[in-house]
Amino acid sequence: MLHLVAFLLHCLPLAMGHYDICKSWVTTDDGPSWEFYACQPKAMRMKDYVTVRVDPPGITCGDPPERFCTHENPYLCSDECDASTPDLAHPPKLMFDKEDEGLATYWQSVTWSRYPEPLLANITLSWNKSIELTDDIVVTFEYGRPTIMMLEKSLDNGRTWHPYQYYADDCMEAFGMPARRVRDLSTTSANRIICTEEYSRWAGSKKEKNVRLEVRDRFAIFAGQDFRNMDNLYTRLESAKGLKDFFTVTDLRMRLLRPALGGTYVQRENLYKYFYAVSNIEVTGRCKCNLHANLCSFKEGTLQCECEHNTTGLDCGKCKKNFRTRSWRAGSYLPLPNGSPNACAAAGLAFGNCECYGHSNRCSYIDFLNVVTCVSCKHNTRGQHCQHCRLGFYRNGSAELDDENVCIECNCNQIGSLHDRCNETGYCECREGAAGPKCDDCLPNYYWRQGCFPNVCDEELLICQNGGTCYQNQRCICPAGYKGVLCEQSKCDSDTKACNSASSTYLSLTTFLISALILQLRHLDF
Ligand SMILES: *[C@@H]1O[C@H](CO)[C@@H](O)[C@H](O)[C@H]1NC(C)=O
Ligand SMILES: *[C@@H]1O[C@H](CO)[C@@H](O)[C@H](O)[C@H]1NC(C)=O
Ligand SMILES: *[C@@H]1O[C@H](CO)[C@@H](O)[C@H](O)[C@H]1NC(C)=O
Ligand SMILES: *[C@@H]1O[C@H](CO)[C@@H](O)[C@H](O)[C@H]1NC(C)=O
Ligand SMILES: *[C@@H]1O[C@H](CO)[C@@H](O)[C@H](O)[C@H]1NC(C)=O
Ligand SMILES: [Ca+2]
Repeated sequence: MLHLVAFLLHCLPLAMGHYDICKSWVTTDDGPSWEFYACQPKAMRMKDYVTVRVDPPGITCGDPPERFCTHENPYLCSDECDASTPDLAHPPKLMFDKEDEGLATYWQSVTWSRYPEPLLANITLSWNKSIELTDDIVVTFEYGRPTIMMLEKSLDNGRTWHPYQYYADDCMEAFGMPARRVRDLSTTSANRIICTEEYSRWAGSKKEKNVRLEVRDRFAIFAGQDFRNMDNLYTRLESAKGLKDFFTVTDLRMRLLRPALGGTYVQRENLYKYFYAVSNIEVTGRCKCNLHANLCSFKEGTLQCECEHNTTGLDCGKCKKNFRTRSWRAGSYLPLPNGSPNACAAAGLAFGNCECYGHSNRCSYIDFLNVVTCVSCKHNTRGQHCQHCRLGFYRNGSAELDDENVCIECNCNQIGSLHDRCNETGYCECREGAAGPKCDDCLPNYYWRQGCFPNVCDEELLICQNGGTCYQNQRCICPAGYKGVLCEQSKCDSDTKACNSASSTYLSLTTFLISALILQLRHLDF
């Protein structure tokens, strides 16, 4: 083993410097040991690993069979597309196959028979893995390139989409954007989204079949036309905000918006010559492994980085278990030529024996206690090893101790609860009458009004008397003449002294008048 490694070392030109080795066995004054470097996988033909989807349904020609013409020979419409006949079918997979020399195989759309309704098609490519483009995307169109199209990309497996490049024979008319060329971009605008007119003009359908997203030209802004200054490119990719992400995708989408016209106008009498036909989509790139892997393999239908430096995850985006003394970091292209591995470290390697579960980058030695403790624990953790949750947070039972989501806020209702703390399942301690995990509810027979209060009245036990109605369990609304919490008292009960003087005067006066009236009436009757 050892001499094999030594042999490899001997043969690997160290000057290669393009980050293709992750580690090597070196001899130092302290004896032989591993030395680690930033590393990345080789670029590959990404079309071999892609899944494709073409929209809308029914946009692929041949179902039902259809005749079409070419711009060269618009009145001889002898070509046929028929999905049920292999020789005449044009399914999406033909955009990614290996072609025999000279024989183009291609996906083809239906013709523009519904003109003037636009002929729209989306071709969506998905990798289910972040990849970094290393060369131009080249889309080859048979029978002419679209006069309007755009390229979109996603960085999150198709959840959100962003424009990548616009293509039109007239950028202003189609997109309201001035036409630009990548060659005219500068170091500060290298990741600008542009509209280009270079790939949409009619040039005869046999010539100039390609539409490009120019990755090389953008790299050349930093590395020079001959790519001699790769160091400068890597330095810039590292330091310029958003530059690396510009070349990173998980998905691409071509939105075909108007086919080749073969002239200035659409000829309504011959719509069978307008359609899209794509024979190849070349995407060259490497798996994004955050400079922690030099191999990327296709397993179970998905590209996966073979992570080194004790990292793990699809993109080597986190530290392996038991290697989380420091927070995870991507490897770095700098310093040149070998970069920094920024490897994950096991407990015990860094600073005494202080594990911080990835919630802190720093440990500090407290002299008089003779302990090493983590400093400024993040993610709402606390403790010597950032192993506890801060007050007002509780431990997420389904998360590992080194998960960023390990501490969840208690979120106790401020009025309903006694304090901000909660128990291990997130339950807060409630004031009297309050209920629910967060104390934002009331127990039965309590009502909520900035806190829980016992019901004054209800429909069961505390029923308002004498026709009173219960208002939101808070009080009885009594009819005239009754009072008391449950309207149980008549306002002028002769047995009580509750009648106040005003109303008793009034009442006696009324009684007097009525008696007088009755007396008078009797008088009249008899
Ligand atoms: C193509 O995709 C875009 C979103 O990227 C969507 O708005 C549009 O409706 C799609 N067009 C077709 C024809 O499916
Ligand atoms: C995407 O990759 C993940 C992780 O390897 C895998 O679990 C998932 O099934 C893949 N999804 C598809 C649609 O292939
Ligand atoms: C990763 O961990 C192993 C022990 O499992 C160790 O031998 C190796 O040196 C570590 N690699 C790095 C880059 O720290
Ligand atoms: C608990 O942790 C798991 C695993 O990380 C996470 O998916 C989940 O969202 C977390 N729960 C909450 C409530 O944050
Ligand atoms: C938290 O409190 C709730 C309500 O009092 C209780 O049901 C639960 O068992 C408690 N959980 C723990 C871990 O003590
Ligand atoms: Ca093909």
